[in-house]
Amino acid sequence: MRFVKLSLAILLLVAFAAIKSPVSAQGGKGLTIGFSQVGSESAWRTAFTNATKAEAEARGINLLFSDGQQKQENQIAALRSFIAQGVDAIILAPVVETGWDEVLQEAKDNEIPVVIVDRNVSADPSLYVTRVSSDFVHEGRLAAAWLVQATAGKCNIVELQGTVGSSAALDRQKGFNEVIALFSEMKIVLSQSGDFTRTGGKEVMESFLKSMDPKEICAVWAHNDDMLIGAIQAMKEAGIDPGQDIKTISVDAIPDIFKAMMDGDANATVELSPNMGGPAFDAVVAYLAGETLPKWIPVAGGIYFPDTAAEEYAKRSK
Ligand code: GZL
Repeated sequence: MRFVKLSLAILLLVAFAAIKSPVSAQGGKGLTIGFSQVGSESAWRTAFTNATKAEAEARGINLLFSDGQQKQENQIAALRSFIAQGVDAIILAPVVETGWDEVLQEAKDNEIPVVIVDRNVSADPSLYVTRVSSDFVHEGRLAAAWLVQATAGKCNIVELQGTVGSSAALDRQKGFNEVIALFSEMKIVLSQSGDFTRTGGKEVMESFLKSMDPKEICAVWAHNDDMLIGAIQAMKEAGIDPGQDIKTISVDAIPDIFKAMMDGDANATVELSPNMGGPAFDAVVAYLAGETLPKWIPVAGGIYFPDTAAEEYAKRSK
């Protein structure tokens, strides 16, 4: 009889273990999530990747990571691989806005929820659960508002655009242009894409400095800090004092921009938080628990100047 009771107890234990949900209600422990990242084009992008990986590790999430190397075809292939592996969810940081409908439909057909992070997609919102991101239009408006007051509303601006077709570039440009349109002597005199990279920013700024008298340029507006850091190099090589002869405004608030401010080479940066992994994982867990989510989960950021650069550099370089 004792043997029967022991077998029954073991049977019950095995049965309980089998039916117990593999996902903890909190942070997603036990989930397998595919993360398709744009690439590693900027310091902010790398910080975003590292923060997301660390967050997954802390939560016990099995994160399948794919670096798209800034090519949409690589990201689409990664999503198809995640679908074939039967992941619990997909996090997509899209390089450009268009061209996602087909693969997002495939994920939906396979009942795999997709959370968009950072840049936007033009696909039907029914094809993804939600989007976690900052407000790029606001970032552009904030950058322009600072430049207007820093130049008393009179400035010839050269613009280093981000990746062509990306919502970050399109919307930052939209917000910036909305504000300067209110000031007749705030003009964008040259504009070209540096693809969000330091090399791109340097090369485009070099061409700007050759195509017009640098003394006619009042400021450089860069859609991210990495392009501005490249532009600072180009200005120095041309004998120009960046941050003094030509004012600078950019976005991301990466450690190196605070170093540039400490060196007197940069004037202002609009912050973009790299910590979007946590809110994205929370959205996945909530969705899998049956919750209805808003289509946009905002991530906020401030604007920073040289007066706090040393402490921000110390804080963000850890
Ligand atoms: C914006 C993000 C941009 C960063 C760049 O949210 O997509 O992409 O500003 C990065 O640094 O390349």
